[in-house]
Amino acid sequence: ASGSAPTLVNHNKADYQKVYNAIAARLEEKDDYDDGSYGPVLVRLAWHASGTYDKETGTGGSNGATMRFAPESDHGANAGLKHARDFLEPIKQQFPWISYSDLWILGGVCAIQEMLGPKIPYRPGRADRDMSACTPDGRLPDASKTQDHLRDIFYRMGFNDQEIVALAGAHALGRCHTDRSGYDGPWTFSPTVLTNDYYKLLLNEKWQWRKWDGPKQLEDKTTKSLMMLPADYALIQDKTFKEWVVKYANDNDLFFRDFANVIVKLFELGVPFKQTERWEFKTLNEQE
Ligand code: DDH
Repeated sequence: ASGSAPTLVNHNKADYQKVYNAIAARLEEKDDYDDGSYGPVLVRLAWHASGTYDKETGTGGSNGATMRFAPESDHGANAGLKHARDFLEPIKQQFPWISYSDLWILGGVCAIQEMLGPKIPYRPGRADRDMSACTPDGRLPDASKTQDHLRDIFYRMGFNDQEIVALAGAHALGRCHTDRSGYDGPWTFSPTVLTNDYYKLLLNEKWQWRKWDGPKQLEDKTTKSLMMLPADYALIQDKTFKEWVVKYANDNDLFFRDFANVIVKLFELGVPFKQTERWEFKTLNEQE
């Protein structure tokens, strides 16, 4: 064999659980970021890595981790995701055998589970690609737009209306940053715990346009401390979307089931897996 060929080692579930544990431990350790967790921004990295997929051309998706490179790293939608990539870099150094593409998705899986969300089954098989695989700008949703735009963007990935609404529940997590998207504030009162609160608040609060210098966004009338994007508000303006908002607001178990299914689908878009089996990782709590 030629001397420079890398040694091929098959890594098993236990190896990936070790990577999961290292990410989870780092999430606990680095609790001085934002609302006390890197979890939300890790979820957003996994989503923006995956959400570039185009079913017609088979381009984009989480296979490649092309957001490491300009121009994709500089796309407006990806502002701030460097925090998530940098957070995961020491994990990549500790486990050099995992691809960035598999690591970023495992980061999203770990963050969702550690933030008390449902189990997200996972399988490896993503290979890193170079900058020639970067996707064009404009494939991720524009927060200032509404239902027609949402359907254009998510149908392109292969999702239906129910799945669009289930995915949006991720906005229970995290916040908007004026220095990233220009928008400001969290969607819920517990932005580091995954619940169906996004749907409950969207339905039950009174929302009004915020008077400020920034982009058009809504604030809750009661506390003025929560926000909704025009793209979020569209989910209760559209009759079909709203039916699913009501279902998820009334049933957290249904939300968790549908969210887990649709996130697995999102995270696997465009990946040529060899492995059919998916693994469920234990949370840190479950291993105590
Ligand atoms: Fe989102 N999202 N997202 N989002 N998103 C933002 C933050 C977070 C839209 C716009 C924004 C999904 C769908 C949409 C998360 C997960 C997901 C921000 C603020 C904007 C703007 C960024 C910043 O300033 O830091 C729009 C528009 C859509 C849509 O139209 C559907 C989906 C599908 C997900 C997912 O994960 C499945 C998360 C988590 C955050 C919080 C990030 C953070 O740093 O906190």
